[in-house]
Amino acid sequence: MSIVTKSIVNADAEARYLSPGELDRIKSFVTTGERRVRVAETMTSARERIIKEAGNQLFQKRPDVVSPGGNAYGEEMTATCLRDLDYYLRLITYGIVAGDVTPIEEIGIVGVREMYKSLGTPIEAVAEGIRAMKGVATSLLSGEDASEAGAYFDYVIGAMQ
Ligand SMILES: CCC1=C(C)/C(=C/C2=NC(=C\c3[nH]c(/C=C4\NC(=O)[C@H](C)[C@H]4CC)c(C)c3CCC(=O)O)/C(CCC(=O)O)=C2C)NC1=O
Repeated sequence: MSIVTKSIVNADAEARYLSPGELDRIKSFVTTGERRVRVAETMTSARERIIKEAGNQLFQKRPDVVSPGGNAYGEEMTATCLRDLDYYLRLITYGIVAGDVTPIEEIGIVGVREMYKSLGTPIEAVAEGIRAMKGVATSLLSGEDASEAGAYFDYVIGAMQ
């Protein structure tokens, strides 16, 4: 749900007008809208490059995950690992467009520790992959756009600590 929909649902539940605080948050959502959409467009069109370069960086830093016995060892498992990076990049673009981490949290963070634990996937290596994607993605963006995007990557990295 966007901040607009969420505020309306909350206000209407109490049959009241939007509060000054809600209107302030909506104002900031609207005024940053163009930038957020631009960032999501750049990341969407560069997604293949971001995932490929970040994957290479991750496997260089953590060769154990793609070595025999590693969780991403073998062509199929490596592809699944890159697919997970793709999932998180996609969720991050949702968050950027929504101006809110809730979609990322609901789809990709709730239960993530338990999930990777049961898969035998080292979650700190997934976080390393997200950090690498942040580096590649922000290098394609300038100034404020880069810091806007960076915050959503940081949210995912933080949630995996
Ligand atoms: C959109 C929300 C969403 C997420 C996040 C998601 C993740 C996810 N990753 C999985 C597997 C996996 N995930 C990885 C990922 C990795 N292994 C490593 O060592 C690396 C550090 C890392 C890549 C960065 C691997 C290798 C598997 C396969 C594990 C296996 O089958 O044994 C699985 C198990 C089922 C499957 O193989 O598809 C799920 C559900 N699925 C979803 O629907």
